[in-house]
Formats: sequence, structure tokens, C-alpha cells
Amino acid sequence: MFKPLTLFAGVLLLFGAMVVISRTGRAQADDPPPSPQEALAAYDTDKDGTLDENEVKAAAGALFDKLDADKDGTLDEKELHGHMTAAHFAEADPDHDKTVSRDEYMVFVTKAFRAANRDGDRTLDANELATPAGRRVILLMQ
Ligand SMILES: [Ca+2]
Ligand SMILES: [Ca+2]
Ligand SMILES: [Ca+2]
Repeated sequence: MFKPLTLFAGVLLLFGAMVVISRTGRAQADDPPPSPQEALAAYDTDKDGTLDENEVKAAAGALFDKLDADKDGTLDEKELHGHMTAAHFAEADPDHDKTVSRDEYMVFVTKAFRAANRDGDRTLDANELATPAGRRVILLMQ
């Protein structure tokens, strides 16, 4: 005779769990991209839990091709919109021709990687990717 009550409690518990899950989901959706976890899941090709310079450059090269909408081999400020601030664009374009060539992009990626690699090992871990410098690296890959 206690069974219906147990069932009711079970349903309540399940409902409570669903509310918690949906709240967590919403909180994550509110988090601004980029996410270190997503970047690691997408670009850590050797699955060692960190991004090394080769992994970052491979992802950055793929993004370069994707962003180069007019396929002229360079990225202008419009093509890079949202991936670099104006100040970083100027830094990435040392010859000031208002475009970033693939070589210039890779030099900038390497600089961003080194700036984010706080402990000076050869990899970026989740904590390093969560810093402002690390987020800059993620934006150069996605
Ligand atoms: Ca790795
Ligand atoms: Ca272009
Ligand atoms: Ca590191």
C-alpha cells in the first residue's frame, strides 16, 4: 500500500533531477564561447589532454582556409571579424597591407600560443586555454 507513494516520490525525484539538468544546460549555453573543453575535444588530435603547437597550427590553418571567403590567400579584417581585435589585426599584419597572409597568420598563431603557454612546457592545458591569452588562441582555431 506504500507503493504509490514511493512511485510518487520517485517521479518527484526524477522531475527534480530534470530541472537541475536543464538549469545546468542553460548555464552552459550562457557561457560565452570559446570553451577550453570544446577546443580540446575538437583539436586535441593525439588525445593527450592538451594542445601542442602542431595541433593548434593544424586547426588554425583549417580556419584560415574556411575564413578566406574570396579565396585570395589572405584574410582581411572583415574575413577575420570576431576572431581578432583591431589591435591584434594590426599586430598580425606587420607590412600593413590590410591583409593577413597565411604566413603572417601562422606567425601570429605561434606568438599567441607562446603567450598562452604560461608554464613554458610545449602544450596548452585546459587552465591555460581558459586565460585571456588562451581564449585568443582558441579564437584563431574556431
Ligand atoms: Ca594534444
Ligand atoms: Ca581573403
Ligand atoms: Ca603549458
